[in-house]
Amino acid sequence: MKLTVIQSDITTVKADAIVNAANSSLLGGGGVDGAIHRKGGSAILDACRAVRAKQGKCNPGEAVVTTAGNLPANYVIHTVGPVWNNGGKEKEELLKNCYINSLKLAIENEVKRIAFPNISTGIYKFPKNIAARIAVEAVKNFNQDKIEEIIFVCFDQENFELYNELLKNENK
Ligand code: AR6
Repeated sequence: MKLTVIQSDITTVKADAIVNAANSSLLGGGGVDGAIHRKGGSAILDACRAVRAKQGKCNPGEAVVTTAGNLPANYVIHTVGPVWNNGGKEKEELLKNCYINSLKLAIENEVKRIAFPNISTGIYKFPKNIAARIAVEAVKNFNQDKIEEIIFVCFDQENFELYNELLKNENK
């Protein structure tokens, strides 16, 4: 499994699935969530509403899958990160679960290339260095042979540098 880091807007990434840093309502918001719904079009919100009707809210650490609408991906996997709010082990566990549960859904949907944003590091205020370490550890420890590439899509320079440092010995 290849681990890649790019600095980009995730709505432009061609992958089988892109992950959204959503909130428990699944009905949209700001940050990357806002960008995905804006560019993906109403099909994504319609699908999120259908998920809501079926299962109710999505709790932190959990993930659901929908169409990617007009985006250059097949699916959007919506996961809900924890709000940092002074942190703690429980918050770190929830963030790890976001990555694990997204990867499980990816496998169920035969996804080979999946792109993650830096979940919880924007509006939810997780320290970027802690979040990056958790993200990289979670995907590396996820034992599977179906997914071929995981792309960490960093929006800001600080995250891009953190991920490059953590992954500098990968794929060599
Ligand atoms: N592509 C890739 N990454 C992005 C993009 C983009 N287009 N836009 C922002 N980021 P955030 P959270 C980065 O705030 O912290 C929403 O309102 C951003 O720089 O999007 O998990 C939801 O509805 C940061 O590194 O998500 C929730 O209410 C990362 O994406 C809440 O925000 C995550 O920032 C979730 O907060």
